Amino acid sequence: MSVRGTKDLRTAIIALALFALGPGCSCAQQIATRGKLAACQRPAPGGIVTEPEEIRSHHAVLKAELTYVNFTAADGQEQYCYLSTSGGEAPTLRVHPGDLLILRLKNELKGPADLAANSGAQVPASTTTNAPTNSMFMPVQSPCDGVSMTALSTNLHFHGLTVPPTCHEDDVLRTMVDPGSRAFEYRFRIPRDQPPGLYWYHPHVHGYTNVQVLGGASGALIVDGIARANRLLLGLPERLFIIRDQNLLNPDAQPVQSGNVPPPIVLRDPEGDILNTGTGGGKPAKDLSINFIPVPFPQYPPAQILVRPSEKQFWRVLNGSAITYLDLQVLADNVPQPLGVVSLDGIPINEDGTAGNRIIWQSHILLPPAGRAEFIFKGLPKGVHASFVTRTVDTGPAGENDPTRPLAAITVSDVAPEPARLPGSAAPLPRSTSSVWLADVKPVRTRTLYFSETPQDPKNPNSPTIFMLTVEGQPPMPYDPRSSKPNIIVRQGDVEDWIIQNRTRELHAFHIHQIHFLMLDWNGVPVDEPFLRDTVNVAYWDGKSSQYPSVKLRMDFRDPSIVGTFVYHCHLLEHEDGGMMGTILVEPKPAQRTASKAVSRSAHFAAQGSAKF
Ligand SMILES: [Cu+2]
Repeated sequence: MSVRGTKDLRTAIIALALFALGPGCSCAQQIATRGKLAACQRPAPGGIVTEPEEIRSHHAVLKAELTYVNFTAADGQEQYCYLSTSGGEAPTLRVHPGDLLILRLKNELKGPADLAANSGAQVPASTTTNAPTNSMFMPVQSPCDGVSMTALSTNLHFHGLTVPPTCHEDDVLRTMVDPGSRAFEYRFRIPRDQPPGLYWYHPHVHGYTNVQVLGGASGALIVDGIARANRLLLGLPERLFIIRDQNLLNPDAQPVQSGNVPPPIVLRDPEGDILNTGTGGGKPAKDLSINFIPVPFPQYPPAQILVRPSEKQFWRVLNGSAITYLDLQVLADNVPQPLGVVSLDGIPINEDGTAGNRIIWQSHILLPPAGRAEFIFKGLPKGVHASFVTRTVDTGPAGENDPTRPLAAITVSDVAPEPARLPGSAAPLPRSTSSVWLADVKPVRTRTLYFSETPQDPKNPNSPTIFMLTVEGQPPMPYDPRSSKPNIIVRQGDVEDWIIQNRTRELHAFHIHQIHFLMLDWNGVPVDEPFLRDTVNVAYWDGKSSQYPSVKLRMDFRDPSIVGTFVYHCHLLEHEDGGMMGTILVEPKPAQRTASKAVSRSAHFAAQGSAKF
C-alpha cells in the first residue's frame, strides 16, 4: 500500500472511531482513554500463560513510566491497570543490585461518573459505596505531605526492598499521588546487598489498598542474580507467574456437585465475604487469575502453561492476591511433583551463608497474600496429564473460603515456546564475613503484638468488623491515619524479638515494610530457618485454648539506611484497610556512635569492591 493509501486508511479509521464515540465528545481525550482501556483488557479464560512485558535496567539505571488507570470492564469488574509506554500491563521491572530506579507514575484514576462517560459501560450502583468517587474532597497538596487520602489517591510500595521510608523512595504514609497532578517520580537505588529474587510493587493508600489490588494493581520486580546465590539455577529457563484474586465473575453460580454430596451452604462474614466451609470445596470468596488469565468459579477452566518435554525450569510465583491464600502444587497424573524451593519472599534460602546451593524439596508450598516462592520445576515427560493447582487452605471459621482448584493445565509439547534463560555463568555472590547472621545476634528486647477483631457494634455480631494489630500494653484500636505518634520506637542498630499472636478465628499474614525478619518459633516450637521472610502466616485461634497461636520473629533494624517511620500490618488487605496496621519509628543512632557501628552488609560489600554486580 502506498504512503497515501496508508494515510487514507488511518483517516478512515479515525473517522469511524469518532463516529462510534458519538456526538459531543472531547474526542482526542476519549480516543486516548479508550486506547489505554483496550490495552488493559484482561484475557479470556483458558488462554496460554505468557510472561508480562519486562522493563530492564541499562547501564545500571532502570527508567519506567507507568500510567495508572481504572475502568469498569464489560463483565462489571472494577479494574485497575499499570500501563507502560509500550502498552504492556503491569510490566516486570528488572534490576540488578546497586541499580538506580527512576519510575514515573501518572495517576489517571477516574470516579464512577467519569468512568461511565468514558467507557460506555454501566457502572453498578455498588461502586458508589466501595469504589472511587470524584465527590470526595480532592486536596491540592504536595504529593510528599499527602496526609489526607482519597479513593482516587495512589502511591507505590516496593514490597521487600530495603529502601528508605521517605518520599520518592518507599514511603506509603505521606506519599499520595492524586489524579490531575504531574507524574510522580520514584527515584532510589536498589541496595547493593539486596538479595536477588522476586519482589513486587502495589499501591498502599490506607483504606483503598484492597479495592485497587483486587482490581489488578500489582506487578513484579525482579532483582537479577539469583543463580549467583544458587549455582544450580545457572542456565535454567525461567517463568514468572503472578496469581491475583478478583471478585467472582459468576457470583450467582452454584458449585459443581460431586457425587451425592450436597454443596456446602454459602455463609458470609459481616464484610460480605464467603466464609470458609472447611470442606476444601464450595464457592470461593474470590476468583483467581494467573498472569491475568481468569480461572473463574464454578467450572475453573484452567489457563494453559506450555513446557517442553522433560525441561527443568525455574518458576517464580507471586501471590498478588488481596485476601486469598494459596497452597501451590504441581500434579502429574494426580501425583504431586516435588518442587525445589530455592527462595522465599525474594531471599535465597541459603541466606545464612552456611549452605550453598541449597534446595528444599516440597510437595506443596503455602503462600499467604504477598508471599513469593521461587522453585525448580523438574520437568515432565510427554503424554502426562499435569496441572498447576492451589490446594484448599483452612483459613479458620471466620476466614474466607479458599477451596482446592486448578490454576493452569500444564501441556508438554515439543513446540512450546522457549522461555528466556538465566545466565549460564556468573560469579558467585560474595559471602558476608563481617555481619553477624541474625540468628546469632542477641536481641535487645522482646515485644508482643496481637491481631484482634471486634464488631463495630458490640451488641451486633453482624456489624462490620474493626481490625486491630496492637502492641501488648497499649489500648487496642484500629490504625488511625491522623495520629503522628508511632506505636513502636526502636533505635537503628537494634535487633528485637517480636511475638505476633493471633487472637482471632481467622488467618492473618504479618508483614513489615523496609526490613526482613527471621522466624524463630512457630506456635512455641523453635524452627531453624536459614533465610529471612517479609510476610508470614499466623495460625488462627480455636476459641478456647489458653495459649494463642503465635510466631516469634527476630526483627533486624541494623541497616543504617532504614531510619524513619514506616508500617507493619496484616497483608490481607481488607484487614489492613480496616485498621490492622501500626507504625514504627526507627530513630537514628547518636552521631558519635555511628562511626564505630558494626560494618553493615552493604558497607562490607562496598568495602571489598564487589559492589558492581
Ligand atoms: Cu488479617
